[in-house]
Amino acid sequence: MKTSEVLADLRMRFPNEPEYHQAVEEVLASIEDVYNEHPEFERMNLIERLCIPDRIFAFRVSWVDDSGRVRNNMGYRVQHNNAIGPYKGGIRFHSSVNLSILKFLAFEQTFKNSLTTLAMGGAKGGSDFSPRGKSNMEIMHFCQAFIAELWRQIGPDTDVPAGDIGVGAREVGFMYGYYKKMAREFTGTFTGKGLTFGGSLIRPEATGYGNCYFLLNMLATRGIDIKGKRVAISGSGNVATYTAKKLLELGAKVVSMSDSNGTIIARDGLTREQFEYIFDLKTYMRGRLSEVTDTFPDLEYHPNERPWKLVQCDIAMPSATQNELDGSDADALLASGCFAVSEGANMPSTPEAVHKFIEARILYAPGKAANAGGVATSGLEMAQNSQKLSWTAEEVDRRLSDIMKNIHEQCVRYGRQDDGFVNYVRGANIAGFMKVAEAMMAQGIL
Ligand code: NDP
Ligand code: 2IT
Repeated sequence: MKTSEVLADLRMRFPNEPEYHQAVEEVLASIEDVYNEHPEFERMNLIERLCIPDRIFAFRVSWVDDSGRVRNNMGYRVQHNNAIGPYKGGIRFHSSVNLSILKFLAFEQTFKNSLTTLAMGGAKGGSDFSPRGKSNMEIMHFCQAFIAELWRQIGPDTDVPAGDIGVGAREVGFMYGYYKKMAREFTGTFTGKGLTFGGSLIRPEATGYGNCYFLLNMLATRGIDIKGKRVAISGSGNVATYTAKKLLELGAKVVSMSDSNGTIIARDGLTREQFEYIFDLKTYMRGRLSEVTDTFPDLEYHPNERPWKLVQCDIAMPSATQNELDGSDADALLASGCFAVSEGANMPSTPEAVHKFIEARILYAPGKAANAGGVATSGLEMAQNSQKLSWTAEEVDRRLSDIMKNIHEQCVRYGRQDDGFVNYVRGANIAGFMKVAEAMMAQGIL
């Protein structure tokens, strides 16, 4: 297998899918050597079967808004690979959603889920529907119309969706409710459910907390204490807010948060009161960060800016969206003394930025390792649903922390170079790949 040849072929067969090509290129570059040590992989053309999704559902979602107007969106589910377990991955509702983005996310999810040590294959779904500014009723009607199309393709042992950008507990509740009505069974077909109907404690917190646990494991390899460290976070949704919450608990300083309109900078670190205000504003009031300085004039708001060039930080935790941190942002971070980047979002750093981080030999954890705590805890939710019981928050948190430690160990095992530097990108990609590849080989050509 030659990365350049596989990639050229995929680019020709699936043009205009830049995010998908970007994700595939990074994984192939990491695994090329290992893959070529196994001629049996090549004989079975494993690489193409691993890069091209098993199947994709695409459908129109028609619904009626509050003013009586008929609206049409596109809905998708990409079932990428189920070699090691049922398809598993979130649903994204955002105006930018297209097949390239969902294919990259489903591809990444396959390796991420493999790293969690749990039995989950990779999938992703979503719609170009934007929940922003919609009423509760509109959200509910949209979710019902979306599931009216998708419900036959999902199930507790087939494909288990969850949240992602624009999909939180409210949307999962509406989708699960309609799934239950259509399928006429109460099963663990979604994760991220409410606690009264099968949800798991700590699932809302899990991606952000898990990223902090992964970061602690990375810092420990260099004997660095998190206390007092300045951390720049992007985003202010599920992942970003629970990252900030755990960081404050750990004694770190959160110097930024952002949304798609701008960035809040806290030069001395957010106080607990400021954090809680932002958490409530974004989580419950569905407000904008531009409102924060009305209440806290000592904070700075920078419209249309991302955090990376605005403030000195020791650690960066991009937690908003793909390609939100580019080469010039990486230069600015490195120049300001940033020594660790741990990704809460999926593929937030551009290839140029990743290259700069690795060249600079800083601690750099790609999303598929660092943000795997979310889907890992989804796996724990599935396990609880199968047993029809619920574990305590302490139990789930302990398991989450153990899983993140294990993922870190896998990255070190496969990513440590002769000079001792750990290339977490290489480590995560090889570790994730090997398990899926072995399972695919054992199951024949499917
Ligand atoms: P949310 O919808 O809760 O929050 C998303 C945040 O990112 C919001 O602050 C949003 O701003 C901002 N954002 C979204 N799109 C853009 C954009 N195009 N440009 C700038 N800012 C943007 O999503 P999550 O917190 O769940 O997801 C964040 C990231 O983490 C995504 O990459 C997701 O794939 C990844 N992830 C999520 C997991 C989960 O369990 N939820 C698990 C693992 C990874 P605004 O409020 O203005 O829309
Ligand atoms: O990107 C991700 O890992 C998620 N959005 C969570 C997926 C899940 O099934 O919990």
